[in-house]
Amino acid sequence: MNISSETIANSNQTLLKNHQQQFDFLAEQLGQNGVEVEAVIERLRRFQVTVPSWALGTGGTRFGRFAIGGEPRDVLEKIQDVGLLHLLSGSNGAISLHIPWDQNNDYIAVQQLAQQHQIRFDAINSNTFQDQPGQKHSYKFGSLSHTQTEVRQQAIEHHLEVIKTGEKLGCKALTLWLGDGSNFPGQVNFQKALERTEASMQEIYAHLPADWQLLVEYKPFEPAFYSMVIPDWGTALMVCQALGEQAKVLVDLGHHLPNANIEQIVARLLGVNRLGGFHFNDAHYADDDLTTGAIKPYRLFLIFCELVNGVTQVDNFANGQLAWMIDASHNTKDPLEDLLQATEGIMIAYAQALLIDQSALAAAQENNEVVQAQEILQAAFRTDVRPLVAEARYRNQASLNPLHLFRTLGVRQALIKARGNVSRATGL
Ligand SMILES: [Mn+2]
Repeated sequence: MNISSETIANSNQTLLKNHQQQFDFLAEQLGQNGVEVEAVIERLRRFQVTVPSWALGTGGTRFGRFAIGGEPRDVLEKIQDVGLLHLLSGSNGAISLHIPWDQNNDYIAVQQLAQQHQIRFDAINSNTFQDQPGQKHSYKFGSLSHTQTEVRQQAIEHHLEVIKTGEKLGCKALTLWLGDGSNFPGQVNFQKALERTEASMQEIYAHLPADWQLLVEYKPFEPAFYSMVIPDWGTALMVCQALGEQAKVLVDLGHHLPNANIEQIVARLLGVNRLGGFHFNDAHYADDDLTTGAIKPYRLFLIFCELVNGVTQVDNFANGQLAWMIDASHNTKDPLEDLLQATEGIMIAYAQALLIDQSALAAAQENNEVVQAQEILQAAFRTDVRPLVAEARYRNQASLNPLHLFRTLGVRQALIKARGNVSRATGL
């Protein structure tokens, strides 16, 4: 489905008066408090959140899946859907592909379509957590950590293929999430499993192009329920340090045990220049993959506080040097609507963090003014910044209200008409 920029402009026209009133009121208030509103909006305009190819279809649980219809059937349709999101939000100018799910025999056509939609290719993802049809060796007992050389070699070669595919598309990073682990005490030798993994990753790292990053993602449990080879940020950091400077840690918000202080992890990794990027989602229990900002918006805000405070090169994440991606899977929402909600949730948290009076906060911290420090954070968090986010979208020629326009135009119905009720390409 194509939406013209004229359609967006016309829709904005009907919303503009109301928006302008809200924005002017907020901008004046913030200006009086010393916030440089124009600078905040410019940062919001530049911030881009990547959409993973697997989030465009309906997610499922191990109990079932309820397809919504009109889901993309191949990588080309996935790019079209991200193009649509980007047109509406102005903040989704990148897609993250997954190999082999997004394999295609004409990457020139894939790249051309992406260019047409002004979409770039963010980190490319490998897959050794499931067996593919015709695969020689099984990953049932691990891949890069497997006890047998030939299985590890097959997994290494897969990663080299993924890098080659990424090079064809202009990717600059490989994300490696390893499902390897064990389900029962005694099943694996912890030390040997990590040693074998590091040795396998050294071989992959040796083939990494000079301007690429290897993003190492950790997860405490699932699919393995007793031990994971890379369960936490400490192990991921150890692995990265063993590999070299192009290896960085990737933080997936759902990949922590309950109540972990993720914002402190972010600060730690920033402190040693090993933060490679983020997978945004939200969780109530564990890796729930719920919509970002739906459960714990304050935590999301606190994470952005560390990013804004800790990254002197803060604009680097707008320029794609850090990988910012939504990683969610949803069983009950329209996946495209969910991605619009997630993008809005991320932009809101970022905007709130940009409102913080950093010098006042630093002074409160230095003087042990505990009450004042909390006041400063919460004053920013409790500001309704939605008019700022909408203004950034408006100036990016995107929609003042993406979700409203998505529904008004009947996008889902049009997609079902074009692709049918039974369509899927997630690979899971
Ligand atoms: Mn992830």
